[in-house]
Amino acid sequence: MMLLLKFRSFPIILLLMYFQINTILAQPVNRSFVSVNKGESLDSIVKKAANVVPSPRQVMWQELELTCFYHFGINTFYDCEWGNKEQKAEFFNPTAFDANQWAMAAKTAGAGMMLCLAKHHDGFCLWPTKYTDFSVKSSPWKGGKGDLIDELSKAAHAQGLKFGIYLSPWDIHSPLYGTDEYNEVFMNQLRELLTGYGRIDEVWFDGACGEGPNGKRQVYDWEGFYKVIRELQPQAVIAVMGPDVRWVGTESGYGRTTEWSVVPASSAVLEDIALSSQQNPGNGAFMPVGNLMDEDLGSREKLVKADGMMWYPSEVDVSIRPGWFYHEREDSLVKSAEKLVDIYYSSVGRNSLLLLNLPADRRGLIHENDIRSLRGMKEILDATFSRNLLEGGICENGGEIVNLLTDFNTTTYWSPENSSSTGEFTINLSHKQYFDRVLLQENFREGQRVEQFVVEAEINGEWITVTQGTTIGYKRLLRFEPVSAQHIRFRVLKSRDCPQIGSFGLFKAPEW
Ligand code: FUL
Repeated sequence: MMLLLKFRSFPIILLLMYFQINTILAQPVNRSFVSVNKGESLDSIVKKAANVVPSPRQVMWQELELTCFYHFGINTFYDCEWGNKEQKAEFFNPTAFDANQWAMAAKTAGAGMMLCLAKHHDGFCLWPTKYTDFSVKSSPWKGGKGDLIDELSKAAHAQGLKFGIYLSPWDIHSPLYGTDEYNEVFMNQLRELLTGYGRIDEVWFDGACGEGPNGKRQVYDWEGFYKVIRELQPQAVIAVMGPDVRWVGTESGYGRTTEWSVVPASSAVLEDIALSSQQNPGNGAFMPVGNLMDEDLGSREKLVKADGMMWYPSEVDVSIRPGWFYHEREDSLVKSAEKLVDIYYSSVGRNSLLLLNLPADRRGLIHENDIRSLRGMKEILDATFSRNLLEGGICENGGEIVNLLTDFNTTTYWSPENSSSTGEFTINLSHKQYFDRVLLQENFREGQRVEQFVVEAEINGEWITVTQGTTIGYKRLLRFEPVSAQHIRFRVLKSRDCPQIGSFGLFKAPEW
């Protein structure tokens, strides 16, 4: 009888196994994080790191390169940076607010997204939320009938720009701050923003956290906040106090020259992410190991001590003026076009996204001086990167390589033969070219790998170093004294796995 039962259940067991295996196979493997085993060799850890990849939402975000950030709110009318609980909604009255002008500023700069404040630490809401009266609806602006987020999201989408929101968890005004009810209100506000304004591509949670009006500090329900976002706008990245995008660690506009998008993560983080496959990060323990302000976050020395690793790319936030909010006294202190270009090279050009803040003034407009600098920056960058001098060259290693490197597609790439972690190619430009900029990109969708590279030019029969560096990642831009040469050599000297070079460019910056 026993035997019969066993034989009878055999096909059922097989069937169950079949379904189980199929279900496992059908589940997409999440390669955005990986754990490190106890006693694992450095070589194996490094290879694992090289194969951690961005999630689709991180790819979308990274390729934007530049996002415009907009600080505007009650502080604009109080001429301050951080508000206080005495502020009154009656003071909020932009006389000429024009969402399209803000969107045009982003277009002028060449940005791909507008990231707008919905609420800063002062608690003043720029949309008519149901959950507090401290908002535009209590202000004289448009007779209390206005909604900045509505106008801004529409203007962004009409211009083909993505739209994101900054919602400060810290709220100086809310009497509920410091209680569980505040978390509920915050989630309800998130729901309003994530359901009422079309597609949202980034939610930015600030790290600043002080006391509320009752002197209490809040224990945030991060898990709840992330769940709401993943459920309502799954394509949106959650930045800074969130699992998708990391704060670079300064507000200067300058990223690290060695910037790894793969950084150590604690086992708590990994468990958290694994449970939820980055769809619903669980308990909020998403922070990578260590101090985000450290000069080194992702070197081999850091990885060898880690429990695991995750794709956590860097965002460089900086304001076009000294302050985040508008102050008339800073009209003469707007960063010049040249300074913005320098920041661009030091952020986008160092494997980061540039989040450039434009504070709107009391009229509700981006000031003329700021627009002038943005236009100047874009003109310089366009003039520099309009023509890749590599085009028309022939790769001496043979074949299609120049096309693969210049087709604006990082997924078509050059790799060394035999899957080696080092290698080189030489390009004959067919005649001498004069250049002072190099652009490099890895096929970052498959991971970040290059640890050391050098670009050389043949001058008077000798190979000389034009420029060199460590990491590449999504993009690396290098500046150097102009060089005139016909033969160029690129060498990867060290890499975590077989490198995949998606773009290579030689450019000449304009001389003005
Ligand atoms: C900081 C805030 O305290 C500043 O006011 C500003 O919003 C900046 C982007 O983040 O943490």
